Amino acid sequence: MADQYTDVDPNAFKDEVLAKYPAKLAKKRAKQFVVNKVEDGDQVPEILANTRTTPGILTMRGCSYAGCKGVVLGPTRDVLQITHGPIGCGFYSWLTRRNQTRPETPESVNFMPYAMSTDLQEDEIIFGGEKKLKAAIDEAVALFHPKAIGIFSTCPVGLIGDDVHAVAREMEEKYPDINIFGFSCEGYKGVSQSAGHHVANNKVFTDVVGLDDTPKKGKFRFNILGEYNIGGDAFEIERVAEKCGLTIHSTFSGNSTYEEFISAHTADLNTIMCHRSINYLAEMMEKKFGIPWFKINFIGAESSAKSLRKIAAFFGDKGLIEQTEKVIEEEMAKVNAVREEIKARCQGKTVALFVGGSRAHHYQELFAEIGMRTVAAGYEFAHRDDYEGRKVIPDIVVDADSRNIEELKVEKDATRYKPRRTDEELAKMEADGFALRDYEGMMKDMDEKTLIIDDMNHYELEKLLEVYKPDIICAGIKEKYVVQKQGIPMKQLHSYDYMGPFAGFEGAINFYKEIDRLVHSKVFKMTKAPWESSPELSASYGWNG
Ligand code: CFM
Repeated sequence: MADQYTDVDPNAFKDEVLAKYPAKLAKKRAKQFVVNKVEDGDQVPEILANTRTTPGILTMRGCSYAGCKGVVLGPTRDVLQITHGPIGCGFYSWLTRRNQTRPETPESVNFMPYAMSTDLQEDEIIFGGEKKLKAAIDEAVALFHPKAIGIFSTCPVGLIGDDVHAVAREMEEKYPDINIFGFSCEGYKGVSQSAGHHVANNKVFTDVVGLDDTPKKGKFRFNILGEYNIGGDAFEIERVAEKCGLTIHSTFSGNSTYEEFISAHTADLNTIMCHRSINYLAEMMEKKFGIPWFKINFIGAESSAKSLRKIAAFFGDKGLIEQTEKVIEEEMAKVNAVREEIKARCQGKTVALFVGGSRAHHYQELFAEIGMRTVAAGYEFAHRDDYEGRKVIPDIVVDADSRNIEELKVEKDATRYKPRRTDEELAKMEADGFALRDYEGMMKDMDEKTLIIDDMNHYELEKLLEVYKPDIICAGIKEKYVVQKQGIPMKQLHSYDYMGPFAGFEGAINFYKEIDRLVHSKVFKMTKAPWESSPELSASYGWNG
């Protein structure tokens, strides 16, 4: 059935795309290419996710090292981070994501402007790189006197068998005042950067969180997990939280410091922005320290308001709740003034989003606020729970790749386990509709007959552009120019191109304006791809056609 935004029959489109593949691949992709249907409020079709990309396919994915060093730890300014590996790994994970930070004073420690690496050469690949790593740590200590050093493993480190953990232990004995820890996040671990998130969560949990029991000042203290300050998002969230009277104890890891990490277990609540990258840490902190967690989302003005209300309701303080309402009213007035005008122009336009493991969901809300509809969305590396909701976790099949990443056994801390709410209180909150420890996933929020595509590749993206002709595509740098050459505007949702923030209320205003500008720009339609004037450059995808 055609709907008001597109005449494309999603099932026919799916068949057309899969028809190009060899039979075995088509069978697999058919499970990762789903036409949405929501039944009984939250029952959605099953999707195949977090499995290996078929060799030869141009995937949008990144590697485990990227997920660990680039994503989870990268935005922390005062943990000195050494990439143990060839120089390219360190260089390409250095600031391309546009994670920002704001040291307290100009003199405060900030390692972000540096890309530190052991710069492995052929010699070390043959004879081992541990000596060079130790020398790098000596040099780093002499130059920077950091409180903490993280060592990040790249593919060759695993292949040649360097033991970064043994080096970390040895160097910690040499420098007892410095916390030195290594990550086994070799790029090939797991099937995507998602594996690196898990490796990072585990190490941060065992070697960092809980080292200092001093709480920050502030009455309503909570942590934000999975917010990485891309384009200044964290600054906007901090502004709004402060206005409400909330204290963000630590953010993992946008605009963060090591001191905030080590005392994060003293906060009373963990909120999760990006479920995919950091849900492990929230679960482990709840088990060990008794800190409850729930999902929030500061992408979208409405979602921001909802998240603030939920946090205020958790603390349950009358003054806080009133102040939060006041802030929301003030901020929404500014947002609505811009939104109405832009919505009138953008209403009915379509978008397709293909981003990592959470933004393809979060940004649909921002688009909806200006009347734009998501016709297709997908993740590069999310798991079934990010699509279908956490209720499917018990049914997720563990395979050789996912077994590769250690699941830590976590016990209650003997002295510091302190439930912030009693079991009865938590049960009552849940009975009152207050979702704890939950994430309902992306598909439930998407319309009937929209497309959900896991680990999309460039061939499928090109087909989608051709058939759906969305008004704008949101993805990453690997997709950007392919899309623009087809005359379609493209917004990078990883790095935000050159902009931001897009979170919170001011972020929403920035985003509306940017999308309005992009979807109404004529320039993209004026570009001619090289093959349009030189047909000999054109090519088609191989296999059976
Ligand atoms: Fe989480 Fe992220 Fe994302 Fe992610 Fe990423 Fe990112 Fe992303 Mo790029 S942590 S899953 S590994 S929200 S770097 S800030 S934009 S793919 S959708």
